[in-house]
Amino acid sequence: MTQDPSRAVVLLGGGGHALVVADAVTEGAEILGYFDDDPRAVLGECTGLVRLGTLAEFPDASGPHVHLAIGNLAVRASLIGRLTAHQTVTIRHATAVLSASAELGRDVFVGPQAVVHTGARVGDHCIVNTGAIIEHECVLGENVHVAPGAVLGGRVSVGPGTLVGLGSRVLPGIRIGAGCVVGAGAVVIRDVPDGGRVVGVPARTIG
Ligand code: JB2
Repeated sequence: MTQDPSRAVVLLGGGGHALVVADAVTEGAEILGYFDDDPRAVLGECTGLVRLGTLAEFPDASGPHVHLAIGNLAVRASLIGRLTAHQTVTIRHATAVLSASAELGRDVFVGPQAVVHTGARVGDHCIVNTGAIIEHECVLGENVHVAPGAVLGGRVSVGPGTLVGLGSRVLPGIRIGAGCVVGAGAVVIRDVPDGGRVVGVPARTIG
């Protein structure tokens, strides 16, 4: 299982998600700075970290380790292709609970009080945000965002590029496809096909 950063890292992004990520970086690790298109990004204002350039300017694969610290999944997807050859760092908050048998991919973020339970597999570039619960044997594809307080019951699968919204609930064994959006507070009781958008209790398809 990949662990906390033990080396210097640069963050891609300097917004709200980068703030949360920076807060989780453990003692002994070092953030060298961040890349963001906005010269007044909140990360610099709140932490004093140095903006190293725009997102287009982040270093090639011979540069320092990187962590993708932007929340928007489409923006993340556009940057992931540029990270293939990079050394990346998985970052977890000290209060996150990770089963010894859980597997985290590269460049994953696990936030405060999140749980990744036994046998769960979290794909590359995923966000398991504050207080999210990934129950036993769940499988998350690449670039999935499980938003704060969302709960995936046991053996749920989530396809790549899917957002599981704030405080939503997904019943055990449900399969959610690629590129889906589960709205905040939804309770998902049926499988969701690729590209599906579901909201409500019980969740129904929209759009
Ligand atoms: O549409 C975009 C875009 N939106 C944000 N196109 C491009 N090219 N870049 C975009 N960005 C980049 O991500 C900007 O450089 C921006 O400064 C940076 C961070 O985006 P933002 O500040 O909008 O939010 P965030 O990604 O840090 O946080 C979002 O996601 C988190 C998971 C917020 O919604 C947070 O509230 C949330 N917790």
